[in-house]
Amino acid sequence: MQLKHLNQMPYKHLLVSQELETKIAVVQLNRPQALNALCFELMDELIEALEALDKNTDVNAVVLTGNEKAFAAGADIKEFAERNVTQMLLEDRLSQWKRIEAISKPLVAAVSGFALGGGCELMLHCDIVIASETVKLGQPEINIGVMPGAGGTQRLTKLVGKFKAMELVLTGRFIDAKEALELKLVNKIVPVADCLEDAKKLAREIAAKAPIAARAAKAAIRKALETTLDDGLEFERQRFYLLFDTDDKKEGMQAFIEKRKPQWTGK
Ligand code: DAK
Repeated sequence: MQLKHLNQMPYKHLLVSQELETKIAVVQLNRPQALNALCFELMDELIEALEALDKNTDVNAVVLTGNEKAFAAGADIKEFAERNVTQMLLEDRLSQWKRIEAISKPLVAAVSGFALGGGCELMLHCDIVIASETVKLGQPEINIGVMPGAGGTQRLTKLVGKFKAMELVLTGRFIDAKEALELKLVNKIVPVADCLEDAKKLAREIAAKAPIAARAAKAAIRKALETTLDDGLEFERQRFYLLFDTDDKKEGMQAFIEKRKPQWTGK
């Protein structure tokens, strides 16, 4: 497989690579000495990398991962310890998370070890989660005198319901792989050695589909979590009709009729 390493952009806390044949990219958080704590510099780099990949027409799906010990242990507490409310408001780091939310291509997370606080919230921003047997998820902000601030109270509640969200956020306890799967917080659990490869395999499968349709479907499913059924159906209807104007729709249907594999152009 031809691998292009995109670290000619000098990222300090990320490793970014791209598989040319399969049209996937892998973004690895790479700050192991701090369990991939999401320091401001790492977050800046992450947004830059994800937005660049979102625009890259040779990439159809992105895998986001950490290392075996940690996906990410949350925001960098040492940086947060220095901040007061005025600085937090002026820096408005929350808008960065909106930019992650706005990434239009499918994001597959490969999560091993700790995904805590902002790390868990980052995982919740992804579209599919492959987790390993070692995963430890949690929103432990209550233990350091704060609360989730990057969407945890909202996204977690929508996914696991009020009572579980309350329990997790108010106790800060970590949950293991079995419980994460039961709560439908992850798609599946695999051995730690297979986690990244499994996520890549899934990303390759998605990347081989019609790319505009995949992005439209992602947007519509996300809409379901934040709107009424009627508005969601309207959103779906509009995206569905728009796809009828794409070359990929013509190619996909023609290929079906001609009993051959479609050749997507992403147009
Ligand atoms: N920040 C900074 N450093 C961290 C860190 C963190 N979150 N987590 C771990 N580290 C560092 C440790 O300080 C240690 O560094 P040295 O002391 O060796 O220099 C190194 O990583 C290894 O950690 P430990 O020695 O503690 O390792 P253990 O295996 O013993 O324990 C642990 C692992 C994950 C249980 C423990 O490190 C831990 O409890 N970490 C903190 C987890 C946590 O509380 N996370 C939530 C942070 S608050 C927002 C954006 C984001 C957020 C909120 C708002 N806006 C834009 C508004 C997010 C907030 C949070 O995530």
